Amino acid sequence: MATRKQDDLVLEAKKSAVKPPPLFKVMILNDDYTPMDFVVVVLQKFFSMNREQATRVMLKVHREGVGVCGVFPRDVAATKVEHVCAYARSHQHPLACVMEEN
Ligand code: TYC
Repeated sequence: MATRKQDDLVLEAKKSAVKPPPLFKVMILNDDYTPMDFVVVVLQKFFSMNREQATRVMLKVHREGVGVCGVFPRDVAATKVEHVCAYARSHQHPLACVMEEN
């Protein structure tokens, strides 16, 4: 905000009334049927990971049950979830992909 005090322009910091938009984690879940190679391809195709990053995330999910693929604004996260689920279904794999507020 700008105010004038005795001809000097004073710039004052003003707290913003608007909150930054929420971010959402996109996660994949482990299952017993989706092939490991397919999960690696999904992570490379939809989350721009290289083969090494994708393999690390896939193995973490395989061992721990869930893993984060990325963090995005709501609409981007929702689109990723839809695309991953549609791609998995089109290959008859049960891979689950979900989003959760960060
Ligand atoms: N557990 C699967 C297997 O042994 C591999 C897998 C990893 C599946 C990650 C899903 O999100 C997943 N073939």
